[in-house]
Amino acid sequence: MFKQCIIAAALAATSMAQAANPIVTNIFTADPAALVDNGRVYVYVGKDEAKEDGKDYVMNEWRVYSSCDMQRWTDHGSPLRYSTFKWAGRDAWASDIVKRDGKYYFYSTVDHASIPGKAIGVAVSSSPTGPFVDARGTALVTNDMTKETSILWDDIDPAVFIDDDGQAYLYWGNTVMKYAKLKPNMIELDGPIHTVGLEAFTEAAYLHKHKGTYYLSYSRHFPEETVYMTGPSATGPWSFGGVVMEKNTNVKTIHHAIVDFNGKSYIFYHNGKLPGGGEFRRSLAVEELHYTADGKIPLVRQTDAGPAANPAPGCK
Ligand code: FUB
Repeated sequence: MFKQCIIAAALAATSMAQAANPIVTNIFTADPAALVDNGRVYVYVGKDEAKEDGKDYVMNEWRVYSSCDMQRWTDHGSPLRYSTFKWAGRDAWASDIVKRDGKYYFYSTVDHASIPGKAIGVAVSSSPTGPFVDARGTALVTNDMTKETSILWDDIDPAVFIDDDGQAYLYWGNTVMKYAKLKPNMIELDGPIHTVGLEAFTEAAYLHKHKGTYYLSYSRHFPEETVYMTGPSATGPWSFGGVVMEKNTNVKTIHHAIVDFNGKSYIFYHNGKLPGGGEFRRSLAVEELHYTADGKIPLVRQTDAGPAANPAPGCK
C-alpha cells in the first residue's frame, strides 16, 4: 500500500525537464491561464483530444503545470474536468484563475447542459493544483444573460482581474467583449453586464496592470493575432497599443495570458507546432514579454527555444 501511494504521488507531479517550446510535448494543450503563487508559476490549459483528422474541439479536462525557472515544468495532472460542473454537458474550453483570501478561483468555459450555449462556471480549491469543486452549483454566466449576438458561443473565455482597491472584474466574450464586477466572494456578479466595442474583437480578453497602466489584450480577427489596448482604469477608456503576437500559421486561435514572474514578464499562448498539431491539436508555449520605457509592448516573436532560465530564489 505504501509503495502504491509513493507511485501515485510521483505520477501526480511528474517532472518534465522540458526547456523549450512547446512546453508540453506528450499531449496537445491550449488556452493558457497563468498564476504566480508563492514564487512559483502555474499554467493551466485545456487538453486537446481531437484525432488528427478531427473537425472540432474535443476538450474534456484542464491540466496544470508549474515551474520555478520557466524552463523545467512539473506536470500536476488534471485538477478538474467539465463534469466538475454537474450542470455542464461538455467542453473544457478557456479558463482563468485568481487567488483571493487563500482560495484559488478557477473560471472556465463549458457548454451548458440545459441552457443552450456556452456558459462560465467558477470552481474553488485550497490549492493551486486542485482538486477544484464547483463553487456555486450553477453557472455564473449563461448565454441567455447576454443578448448582443445570436451566436451560442459568445459567453466564453473568462478573465479575472482584482484591482488594487480589491474590486474584482470578470471579462469575457466572443465577437463582443463584456465585463462585470464580481462580489468579494468571487462567485457572484455585482451589478450589470457591460459591453465594450473593441476593433475586430474575436475572443480571449485579458486584463493586467503594469506600472499603474491597465492593459486589455485580446485576440482580434480570425485567424487571430494578439493585440493590446491601454487605459487609466480597469474599465477603460481604452486606446489601441499595438500587436503583441502575430497569427499562427496552422491554427486560427492563439489564446494568451500575461504574467510577471521573478522580475520578468511572460506571455503564454498556444500554437500548432507539435508534430501532428493543427486547428484542434494545439500546443502551449511561452515567451518573455518586454515593455518600453513609455509602457508600450513591442511585438513578441514566437521561438522554439522559449525564454532563458529564470530561477526564482527559494522556489522548490
Ligand atoms: O479552445 C476553445 C476555444 O478556442 C477557446 O475558448 C478560445 O479562446 C479558442 O482558443
